[in-house]
Amino acid sequence: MTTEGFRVLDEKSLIEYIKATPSLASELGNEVENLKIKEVGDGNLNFVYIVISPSGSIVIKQAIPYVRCIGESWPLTKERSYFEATALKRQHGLSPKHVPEVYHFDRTMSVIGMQYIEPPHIILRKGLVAGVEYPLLAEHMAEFMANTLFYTSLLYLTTTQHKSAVAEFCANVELCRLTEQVVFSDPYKVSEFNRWTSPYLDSDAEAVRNDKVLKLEVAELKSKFCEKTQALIHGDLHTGSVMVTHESTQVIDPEFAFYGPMGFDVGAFIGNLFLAYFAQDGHADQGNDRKAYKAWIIDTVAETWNLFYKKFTSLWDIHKEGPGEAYLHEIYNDVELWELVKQKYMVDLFRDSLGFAAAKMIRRIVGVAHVEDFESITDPVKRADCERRALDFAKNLMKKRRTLNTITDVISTAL
Ligand code: ADP
Ligand code: SR1
Ligand code: MG
Ligand code: MG
Repeated sequence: MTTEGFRVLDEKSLIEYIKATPSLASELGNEVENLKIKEVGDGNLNFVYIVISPSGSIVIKQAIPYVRCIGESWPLTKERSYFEATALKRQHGLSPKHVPEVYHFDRTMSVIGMQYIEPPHIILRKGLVAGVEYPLLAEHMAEFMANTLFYTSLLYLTTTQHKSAVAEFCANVELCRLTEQVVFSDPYKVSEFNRWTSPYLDSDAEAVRNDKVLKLEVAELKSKFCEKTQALIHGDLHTGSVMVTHESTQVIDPEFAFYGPMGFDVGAFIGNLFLAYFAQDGHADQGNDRKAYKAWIIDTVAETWNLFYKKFTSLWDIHKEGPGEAYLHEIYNDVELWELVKQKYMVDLFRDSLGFAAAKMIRRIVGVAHVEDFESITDPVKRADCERRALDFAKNLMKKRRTLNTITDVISTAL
């Protein structure tokens, strides 16, 4: 396929591409004759190659002009690559320990060359399916989210800086539209793309489509997603966008990045931890009932929120006399008022996060794109049982989120 200088790479043509691209060749120690190349893309949208030479390694990610997991019948701009590269660079700058470095970006070819996150890193979702504990996960994710969200918000930026960044990312409109469709619309109507564990969940899916209260709530969340330009969000922060070892946490794949509500990222991560939690009974066997692992996931949910709260509000305290124009120091320079301001902001963010967590859970059970947590449960009756419990939890969470004050309140509704 060729359009205006764009061609889809394969393992063979990628070698020529690398040879002709000094910034990539140099990361490979200029040893480009005997490269080991493997396509490892397991996501829904793009092609990803690991490239290894005797003296270096890189990852090449190419966006193609359609949704990979559906095919050419679902076109999608390859310009998403520009937003991914731009967001990766920004997020690496703000959270260098948790985001890979970008070595190269080619807008015409929609190609990003980046740091290879080497084994034993694996995709977090796979670790959660396998029942592996990651003791630093909550700390690292809280740090990534606090840094990337705080420093791109009006709590830190001037309105001039913020508006210009908002304007740049407004152009990622097609990826936002995809989310609007598959997260906030399709699960609540009849859509050719929706699927679920049928026939077991047929009436559950129908109940979602007929639930008026739920539809009112999801409308509010959709409008927040479209209208609230709070910070540069990752936009697809599920457990398949995080690579982990016991010591390291790396966030990849921010192609959906734009200025949106912070709660969409916090909620995506927490909601996907809850999906992993509800899937555990489907992975239990005689050797491991997964009870201890479920408790670890729940602790990780609590720790993620609590540490995020602590880190985010402490950044805010540090920079309270800084350039951020949302809360001018001359107006809020009063101990009591300052605490009230932070408390209100964080309660709103908490409830947004819960709403988005719920929406992200529901779409993974009755929408187009499902998750390995459930898909790897081969017995459909068991899988449907796990999915139904997750769905009921998420529906309740979306409806009751305004009455929940602490993460402990949320967790008690899951147990
Ligand atoms: P998509 O946008 O299609 O979801 P991802 O960016 O999530 O693509 O990448 C797909 C897979 O490629 C990931 O699940 C991971 O296994 C692998 N991958 C992506 N980026 C890297 C990287 N920098 N280092 C190592 N593996 C990576
Ligand atoms: C067709 S929906 C594909 C999904 O995969 C991406 O990773 C996003 O989560 C998107 O919603
Ligand atoms: Mg991905
Ligand atoms: Mg992606």
